[in-house]
Amino acid sequence: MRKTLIIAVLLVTALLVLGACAPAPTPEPSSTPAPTEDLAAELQSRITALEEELSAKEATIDALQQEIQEKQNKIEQLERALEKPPEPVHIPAPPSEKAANIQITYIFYDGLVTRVESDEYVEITNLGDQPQDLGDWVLKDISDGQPSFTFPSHILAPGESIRVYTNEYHPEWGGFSFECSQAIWSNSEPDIAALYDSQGEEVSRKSY
Ligand SMILES: [Ca+2]
Repeated sequence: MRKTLIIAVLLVTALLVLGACAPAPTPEPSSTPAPTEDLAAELQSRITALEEELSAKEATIDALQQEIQEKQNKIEQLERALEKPPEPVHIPAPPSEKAANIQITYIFYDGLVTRVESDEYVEITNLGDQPQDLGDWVLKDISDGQPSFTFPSHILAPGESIRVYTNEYHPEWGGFSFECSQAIWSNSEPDIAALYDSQGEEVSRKSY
């Protein structure tokens, strides 16, 4: 009986020991803030910082865009200045071709008609490529200072020749005449014929 009691005590003791070695129960949550709350606060803080940084960068972008716009405006302004047509330059009209192209081309000074030599003539030719109105042009013996012949309006075509006779009428040559009753162009001392345009400027002179 005594032996049975001892075994029973040993069993109880063993059970107690085993019970003491059992895993401790999970401790109750402490009253300190949960780790998730710390994380949220930290994330919020970082978000705020990033938002501030973003805002600062956006301001910088705005400033840069404004600067770009100003520079573009300036470029456009300069381009417009370059495209602006130059101030009109007064270019003098080219000299009239009549001075260079209407010439005294021949003087028939030794007339066949005795004494008065009414068949003498001065031939004038348009050597240019533009027609020329001879109206108010003057043909003159400048060696003697006279006579002079003032043309009526006559369009002298390019390549065309007319004659001014001393005292004959030849419509095939324009029908022009000094209507001078005596010879004009000296047979012994060559005279000089000159042609003046309607402005009185000499355009041609010829002797023989
Ligand atoms: Ca003559």
